[in-house]
Amino acid sequence: MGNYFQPDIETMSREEISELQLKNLQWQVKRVYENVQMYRERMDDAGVHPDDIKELSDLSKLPFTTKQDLRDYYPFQLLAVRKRDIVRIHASSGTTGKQIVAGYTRNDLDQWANGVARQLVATGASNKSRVQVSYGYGLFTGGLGAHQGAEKVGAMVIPTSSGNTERQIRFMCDLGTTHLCCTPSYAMYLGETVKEMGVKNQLNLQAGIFGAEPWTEEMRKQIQDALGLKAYDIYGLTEIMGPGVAYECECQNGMHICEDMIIPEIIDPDTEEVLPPGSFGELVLTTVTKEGQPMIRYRTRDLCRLDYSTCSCGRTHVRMKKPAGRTDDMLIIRGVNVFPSQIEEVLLRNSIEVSPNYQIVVDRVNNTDTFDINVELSPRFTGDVDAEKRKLESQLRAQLGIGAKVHLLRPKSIERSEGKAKRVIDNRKLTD
Ligand code: DLL
Repeated sequence: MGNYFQPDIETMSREEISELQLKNLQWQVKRVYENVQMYRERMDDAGVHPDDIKELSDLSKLPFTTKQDLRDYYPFQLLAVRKRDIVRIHASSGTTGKQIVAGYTRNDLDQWANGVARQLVATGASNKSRVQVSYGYGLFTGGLGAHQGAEKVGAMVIPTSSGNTERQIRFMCDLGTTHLCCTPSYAMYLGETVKEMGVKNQLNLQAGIFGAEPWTEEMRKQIQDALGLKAYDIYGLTEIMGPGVAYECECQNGMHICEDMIIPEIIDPDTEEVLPPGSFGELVLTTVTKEGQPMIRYRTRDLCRLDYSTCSCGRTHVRMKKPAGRTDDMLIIRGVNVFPSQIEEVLLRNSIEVSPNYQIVVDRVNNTDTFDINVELSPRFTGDVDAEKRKLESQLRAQLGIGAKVHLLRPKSIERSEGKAKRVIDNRKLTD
């Protein structure tokens, strides 16, 4: 049994969770029907009325919401409250560059902080901790989201935001930071810089709270090693809340979704059918307590599976497995489906020879897709570059089912990321 921030909520029985979710869902559906034109029209079209929500499974009668809806009804048309009740706006640009915004009421901010605080306490944080927030502050939800959660726990918050890497590390040493919040790619960069500065023995880090982008178990090991901490995964998205939608406990066997606030479903992304518990598919989330901009059956595009088995930490909220990619970050190269995470897996398997800093470049020449992977050699590499390149190309072909050209670059030649790493450059989009 670990530490809980809200034990009465985090350890509720499944019956209690379902009862609470149904009550909140009925409340939410009624208010979006009354206050948001889009939901009312969609529900009318689908022939479903708030009174039809009699049990939890009735959720599947409701229409889905997508990112496109947030663009179409930008900026305020999906609010279920008056604009004057909104006290904060966050935004995300997504891959296509078009803005979407999320409005929060005071209560929404408080609940969001609870979600992040649950995560922090699950990693051992308390009012004695020193939490350095190196997620970017601003419209991105990472910085302020982690900040509020850490304040809720009563920790000493160090709001460095991202960037200015050497200064970050000096603060970490001088102030005795115990908990570090940032993206996993920035954590890798910080680890590299700590090594260059030769200050690993001055760090006092216990735990890292890393999320906002996909990362692998191999990356977890490398970060833990470089920074001397235990690395935890945290999942979230602007549309739903920000960080703290789901979080790892000490068992690190999936991320507990805050089920008192959010109802998850897994659907087949093609047929849109709800899949039975344990199936792999697209995660769909409904916010049942959020006041400002509620999301009903929001299609996250993230692919994962839900685990309803008991977790030995004592928390009862369902766990989502690490997202294995997004339906929209899947590349189709010469007709074959390729996820960047598959490439990363191969590179990390060879972490003695190459570093996990890579970039995928896809283009189209004479109507044929070209597929190149730029990857940095590890500073320790002393072998034969050509042989290494051939080995990686053959492992990638076995993993992906198609060939890619590998280019081995000198250490430090790929730009480091202070936020979310940009791994894919798809030049085909420019000409399509
Ligand atoms: O990334 C919120 C966040 C901030 C989460 C800080 C965790 C920590 P967006 O910028 O809207 O929000 O991006 C959301 O990022 O749909 C996933 O595809 C991806 N993502 C977020 N967390 C994880 C994770 C924030 N732990 C999108 N693993 C989501 C894999 C993640 N992907």
